[in-house]
Formats: sequence, C-alpha cells, structure tokens
Amino acid sequence: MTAAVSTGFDFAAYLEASRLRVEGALDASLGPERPESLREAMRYSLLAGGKRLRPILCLAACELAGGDAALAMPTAVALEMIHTMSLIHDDLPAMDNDDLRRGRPTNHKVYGEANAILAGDALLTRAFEMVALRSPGVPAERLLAVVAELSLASGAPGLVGGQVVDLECEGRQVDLATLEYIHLHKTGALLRACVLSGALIAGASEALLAALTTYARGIGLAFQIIDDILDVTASSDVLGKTAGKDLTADKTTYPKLLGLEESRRRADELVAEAKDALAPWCAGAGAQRAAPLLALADYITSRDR
Ligand code: GRG
Repeated sequence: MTAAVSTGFDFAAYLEASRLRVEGALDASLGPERPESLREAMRYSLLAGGKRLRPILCLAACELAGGDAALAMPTAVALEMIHTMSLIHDDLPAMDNDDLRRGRPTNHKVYGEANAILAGDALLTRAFEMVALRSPGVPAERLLAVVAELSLASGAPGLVGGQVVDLECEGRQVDLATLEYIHLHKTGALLRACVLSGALIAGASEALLAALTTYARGIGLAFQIIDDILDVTASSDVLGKTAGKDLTADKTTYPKLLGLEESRRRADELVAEAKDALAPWCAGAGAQRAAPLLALADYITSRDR
C-alpha cells in the first residue's frame, strides 16, 4: 500500500481538479498575441488536451514545500508551454515527422511548417514571459531561480541536447547508458524543472530540492520506459499519437534492449526510488502534502496513454 493510499487521498479527484485548474489558466494565458494567425496556431496546440502532468507536478511540489499553488500557476503554465512547443517541433518533418498529436492533426499539418516553427518559438518565449512578467506575489530572486531551471531544462543541457542525440542515434543500436542519457535530457530535464520550480517558488530548503531532484530522475526515466512500452502495446486511438513509431523510426527503446517484462520491472523500481526520496517529508502532517507527488509517481507507471 502506498503512502498516498494510507492518507485516504483521492488521487482521481485530485488529478481531475488540478487538470481543470490548469486548463483554465492555459486558456487565460494567451490573449494579446498578434497576428491572429499566430495566436490561433499557438492555441491550437496548447489547448489540445494532454495529461497536463508537468504543470500538475509543479503545483504539487509547491504545495509539498508549504507554498500556495496559486502563486506557482504562471510557472506551471510556462512549463506546459515549453512542453507543447517541444511537441510541435518534435512532430515536424525534419524531426519525427508525425501527423497525429493529442488526437488531432499536428500543428504543421494544419498551419504549415513555417507557422508551426514560429508558433513553437512564440510559446517558448511566452513561457519565460509568464515567469518574469506574469507571476505576481513571488519574490524576484525566486523567479530568477525558476528562469534558470527553465533555461537549463529547455536548452542544450536539457531537451535540445537530448533531442540531438536521439536524432543522431536513429537507425543505430545504442547501449543502455546512451538511451538513459537521451531520456534524462529529452524527458527527465523538464520533469525536474517542474518539481524544482514549484518548490523554489515556495522557498524550499536545499534538502528538499535535492530530494526532488532524485524524485524527478526516477519518475523521468520511468515515464520514458512506460512511453516506450505504450508505443508497442497501445493503439494510436488511445495514445492520441501514432503508435509503433519507435519501430518505424528504428529507434532503440527500453523494450527493445530489456524486453517488456524487465522494462516494466525497471520502471516500477525507479518509481519506488523516486517515492523513497520523499520519505523524510511524508511523516506526520507532511503525509497530506506529499500524497499528490507520491500518487503522481504511481500514475506514471499505471497510465494507459
Ligand atoms: C525546448 C527549445 C526547445 C526545443 C525542443 C523537439 C525538441 C527540442 C525536443 C523533443 C522533446 C520531446 C518531444 C520529448 C518527448 C517527451 C514526451 C515523452 C512527451 C510526451 O509527453 P506526455 O505523454 O504528453 O506527457 P501529453 O500530450 O499528455 O502532454
């Protein structure tokens, strides 16, 4: 039994309520963009659904650190903007060349390649605007720390670096260490930025930031292992994106290297490690505050899309 269950925490209700709050904030986040065509392309992908896991992780980490989640909402929105931007660019013909995302035609299929690139650029830059200019009530030095986390997660030390190595490795057999490098950068870096930025907004201690870094490593790798498993076991309808893509693109995946059963065992082990890192914050009154992050870690391996 997980700590989340033992507190009587209703994760399904928490997830749905958090998702709705995030959807509302995302909807309100885009307004003054001109020209209208750019705004439309940005909204198309940002409001296309998705699990909203990254903003929810940010809000949950803020609450674990004793902060007010409302103060973290602009940063939570920024994280979803960066994630959405990375999906738009990932789907481009020059990268993964995909037609389907979040159950709809990809951005470039609807708006053309140039507009999709620019909509992604505008979402990325708007993310930093959300933190720097639209985060009332958060001390400037905390916002600066958040900007630093978002920059590191997005650029060469994070998503971009991971994507470059991923593209370079297409069609080649890679070892487990390289696969881990790709996923810690492509997927893990942004998940780490989510929990660290939420905690930074709340003024978390160094000890909690270190524990959240360990937590994020575990859930980041586990998330990607499950993503690889779902790519071979789930349908495009359920996933909202093209299933079987890794095989077509001749990518090395966890199931390919370890087999399905061992991949799932490794994901479970990583989630257990992630949850263990938070153990010192789960005692007594902390149990309620830690319950969402513990349950979110379990959700990473139990999800079906
Ligand atoms: C950020 C500057 C900058 C550039 C982006 C294209 C690129 C560079 C990186 C690719 C990153 C990428 C697409 C990683 C995959 C991450 C991943 C597993 C996405 C799926 O996330 P889910 O399942 O999706 O949370 P939803 O749709 O639910 O949000």
